[in-house]
Amino acid sequence: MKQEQQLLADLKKVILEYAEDRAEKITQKIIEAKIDPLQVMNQTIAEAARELGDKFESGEIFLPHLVMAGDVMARVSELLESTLEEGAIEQMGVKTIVIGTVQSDVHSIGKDIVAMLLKANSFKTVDLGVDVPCEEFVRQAKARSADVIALSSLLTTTMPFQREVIQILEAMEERGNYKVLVGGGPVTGGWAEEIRADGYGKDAVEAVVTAKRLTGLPPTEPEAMEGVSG
Ligand code: B12
Repeated sequence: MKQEQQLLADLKKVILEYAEDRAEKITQKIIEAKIDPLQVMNQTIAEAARELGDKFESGEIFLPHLVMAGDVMARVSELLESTLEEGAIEQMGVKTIVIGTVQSDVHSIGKDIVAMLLKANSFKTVDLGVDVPCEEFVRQAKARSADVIALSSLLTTTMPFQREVIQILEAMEERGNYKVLVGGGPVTGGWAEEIRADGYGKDAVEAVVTAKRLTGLPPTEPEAMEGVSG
C-alpha cells in the first residue's frame, strides 16, 4: 500500500517536472505493481493536470510548460491504456461509442480518461483522437454502426462544434440513429440541453453512467468505478 502511494506520488512529481523518461520508468513500475490504471489516470494524472492549470492561471508557469506536461501525461496514459484487456473488453462490448475531441481543440487527457473508463465498462470504444472535423464524427459513426457519439470540448471557442455535429446529423436525417453525449471543462448540462444533445457528463464516471442509460444498459456495478472519483 505504502509503495503504491509512493509510486503515484513519484509519478505526479515527475509530470510536474516535465520528465518524460522518468515518467515512463515509474509508469512501468506502476504497471508491474498492478495498480489499477483507471485509478492512476483519474486520480494522479487528473490531479497533476489540475495543479498545472492552477500554476498556469497564477502565472507561475507558461504555455511551453503546459505543452511539455501534456506530452508527458499523454505518454503515461498511452502506456497505461495498453495494459487494458482489449480483447476481453471488445468481446463483451455490445454497444459502440465513437469518441473524440472536437475540431480545433487538441486537449486529449479528459477524453482519454473517459474513453478508458468506457472501455473498462464494456463499451466498444473507437477513439478518433483530437481536432476531429465535425463530418468525421458522423462518417465514423455511420461506418462503425455506432450507438453513441461522444464529443469532448475543453475550449469555449470549440463548444459550438458540438452543436455542429448535431446539426449535421439533423440535416442528414440521421439524428435519430445516434445518441450524442457531450462533456469537457466548460460544458454544462444547460449547454447540452441548448444544443439538443442526449446527455452530458461532468466527469468520466458520469460519462459512463449516462452512456449506459442512453443505450439501455444496466447501471454499472460499483466495483467497476472503484478508485475513480472524477
Ligand atoms: C493540459 C492543458 C493544455 C495542453 C493539452 C495537452 C493534452 N494533450 O491534452 C495544451 C498545452 C496543448 C493546451 C493548449 C491550449 N489550452 Co489548455 N489547458 C490544459 C489544462 C491545464 C488541463 C486540461 C486537462 O487535461 N484537465 C484534466 C482533465 C482530466 O479534465 P477535463 O479535460 O476537464 O476532462 C474531464 C471532464 O471534463 C470530463 N470530460 C472530458 N471530455 C468529455 C467528453 C464527454 C463525452 C464526457 C461525457 C465528459 C468529458 O471527464 C474528464 C475526466 O473527468 C487546462 C486547465 C484546467 N485546469 O483544466 C487548460 C485549458 C483547458 N486550456 C485553455 C486554453 C485557453 C488553451 C489554449 C488556447 C492556450 C493558448 N493560448 O494557446 C491552447 C488551445 C490549443 C487547442 N487548439 O486546443 C483554457 C480554456 C479556457 C476556455 N474555457 O476556453 C484552460 C481552461 C486554461 C485556462 N484557465 O486558461 N492546454
